[in-house]
Amino acid sequence: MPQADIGIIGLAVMGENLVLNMESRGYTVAVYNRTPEKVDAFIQGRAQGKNIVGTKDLATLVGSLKSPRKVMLMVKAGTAVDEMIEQLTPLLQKDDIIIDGGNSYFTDTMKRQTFVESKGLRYIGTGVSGGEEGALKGPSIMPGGTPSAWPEVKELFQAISAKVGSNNDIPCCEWVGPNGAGHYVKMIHNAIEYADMQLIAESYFVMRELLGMTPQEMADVFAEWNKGVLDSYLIEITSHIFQKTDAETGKAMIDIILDKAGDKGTGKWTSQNSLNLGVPIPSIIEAVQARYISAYKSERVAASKAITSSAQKKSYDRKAFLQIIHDALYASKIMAYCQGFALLKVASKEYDWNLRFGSLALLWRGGCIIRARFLEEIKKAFDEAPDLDNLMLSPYFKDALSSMEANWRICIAESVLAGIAVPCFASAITYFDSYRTVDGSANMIQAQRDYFGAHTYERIDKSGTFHTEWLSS
Ligand code: 2AM
Repeated sequence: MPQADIGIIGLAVMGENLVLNMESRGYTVAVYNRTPEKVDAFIQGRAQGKNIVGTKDLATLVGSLKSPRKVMLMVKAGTAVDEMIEQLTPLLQKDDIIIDGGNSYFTDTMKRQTFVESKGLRYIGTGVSGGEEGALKGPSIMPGGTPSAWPEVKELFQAISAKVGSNNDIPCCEWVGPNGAGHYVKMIHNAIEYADMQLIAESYFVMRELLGMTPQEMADVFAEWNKGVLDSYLIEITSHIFQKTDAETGKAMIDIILDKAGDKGTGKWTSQNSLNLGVPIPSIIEAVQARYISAYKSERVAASKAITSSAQKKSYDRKAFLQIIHDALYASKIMAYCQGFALLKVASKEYDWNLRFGSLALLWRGGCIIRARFLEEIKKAFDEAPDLDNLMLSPYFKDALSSMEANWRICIAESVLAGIAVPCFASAITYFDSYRTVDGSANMIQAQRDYFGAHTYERIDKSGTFHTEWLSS
């Protein structure tokens, strides 16, 4: 049996595609799957004639690997990962490496690393983004874990990752940090993706409802937008989506799909974590909430009949209003990144990860779902000011926001007046306005808290904590 460079466990689509990607770069890969028929199907199918070794039990898998052994799990997130780790650890030897390439929650990765290291082994929890196609052709890879494990996998991981740059030679894969850092950064990637998707959905919604545009007209707008500052994978696929016709009905596919969104939890995890850390990420949370309210389809239908709204649609100059939507989308998208990076900053400190924020943005330039032109600007912003509190303070984004601001406000105001729900847009501008407000309204909150609960407050004119007897004259 040939000595394989790495073993992959889990032959669902992501696992299979990653194996084929590795093999195509010259690596020999051993594979295992809980259901052995899938190993046979793979070896006799897509893996035929390739340097891929099928195994039916874990001991054979482990026995086929070069030392230090590298075993990568591409199994369902959750207990499946723990079960595989339990079964693998007795079979592995000192310094061997277990890699979890699934979407695990970062605190699970932290616990697993501690357990695996207690057995004398090494652990990597890595984000792999780019969906099925990315896994096959080159994903964005965000590894974290036992630091000494990185040099052992660096060459392979960088070889299979997406590449960017003018010579197409900069890998979208770098070491992120210790323990759960890789999976955390992948979680933030997904959270930004939630906001990015919701903002695009809201842009489409405004075009449809306020401007009465057809799918083909919107396809053209998104194709045009993809040539400018909004250039990104999600804008590109949105343009493609509008062009697709349903074979059965001949209607535009987008008009056939029910407006009920699902989710797999990474947006929720980020929201929960931000609440735990006390970091505001309203647009990301709003993007998650928008999916939740979308799922209330029957209640929404009933409410639309029960509630009469006074909101009225006006008529707009289409060309001018499209620019207004464009600017609102761009400015709001910047807010999603501001929030994602503000959370990364606090998490880095809280979990002692020493994250390099600019480099993280570069990992997302290729392969992954949020890949976009403007990520370079995030890198530059952190290069210029590594301790930047918020991206909106960097010169590039400050200028961008100031040139978009007027249209941003008009888009949201007109949508609200017309009764078009734009939760992510609205939360983005509210974040912008809240963040730049000197004298806010929280003095009232403090007064109320002190009134009913003697929670005390601070004063603007002297230091210390104070309490007022509110009912005494
Ligand atoms: P299966 O083909 O035997 O179901 C995605 O679901 C992948 O995770 C599949 O390869 C699946 O294997 C694997 N998987 C799911 N639960 C598992 C478990 N408890 N142990 C091992 N592999 C599991």
